[in-house]
Amino acid sequence: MTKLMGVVNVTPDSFSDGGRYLDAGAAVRHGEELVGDGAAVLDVGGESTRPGAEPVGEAEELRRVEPVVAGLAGAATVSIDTSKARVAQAAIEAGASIVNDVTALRGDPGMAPLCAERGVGVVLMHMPGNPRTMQDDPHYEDVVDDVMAFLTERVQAAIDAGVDEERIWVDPGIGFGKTVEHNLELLRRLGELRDLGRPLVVGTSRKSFIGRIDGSAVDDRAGGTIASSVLAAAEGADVLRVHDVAEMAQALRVAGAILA
Ligand code: PMM
Repeated sequence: MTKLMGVVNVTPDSFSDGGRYLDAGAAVRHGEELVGDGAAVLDVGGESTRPGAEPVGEAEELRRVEPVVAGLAGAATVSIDTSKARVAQAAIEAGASIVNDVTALRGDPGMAPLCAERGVGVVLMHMPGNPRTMQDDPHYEDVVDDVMAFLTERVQAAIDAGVDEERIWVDPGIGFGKTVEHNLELLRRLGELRDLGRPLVVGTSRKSFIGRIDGSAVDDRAGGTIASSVLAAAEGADVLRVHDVAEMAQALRVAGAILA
């Protein structure tokens, strides 16, 4: 069954819910609501990865996420969306059991050993370069083959560092260093990534490729999120990272009933 990973952004500048959940108590309440709506995992993040975003200092990122992870760890499986080992370590100590690293363990040399030692789950995502530069003229020979080769290499690197293969999830990184056509092709051919043999995470929620298709603003992309996520699930996505968990859960229930 496809699982839902509910997004709990604790950032003032996230492209999708910027500023709304900066207060830790409000973020915890939002996370609890997402669990009630059907989220199996809550993805807590304190640094925006929107294209062109400025990096956040470690102390500030820690200050944002630690109380939220601690407040939610009793209610759900919590993943920490960070590429900094010190932030991941504090989040693990506060109860996170998955590290969601958009740099696929390349951003901080301390990250792979930390994940290996603590025995946590790891999400390895495809992103060329970093969020500041990734949208500068993205180019691929064949986007699916290139993402596949990248993730194959990163899975092996994680295993070599001592991460349990069974705890690795992979993610094509929709919107990270990709044109609209690259995103659409990845979603269309998502099934090919099942050859990696690891659970597939897909995040299309409110992303700009949806707006590029129909001109919708970021707060008005629920329909595009649901369409792309249902098709991703049909192609074999195991985990869908979404903001609107209740609507997504209903869409999956109906799609599942039809396909049963
Ligand atoms: N997208 C964002 C942030 N983190 N992590 C994974 N694994 N996959 C994604 O697609 C992903 C991510 C950006 O979206 P947000 O700013 O709305 O959280």
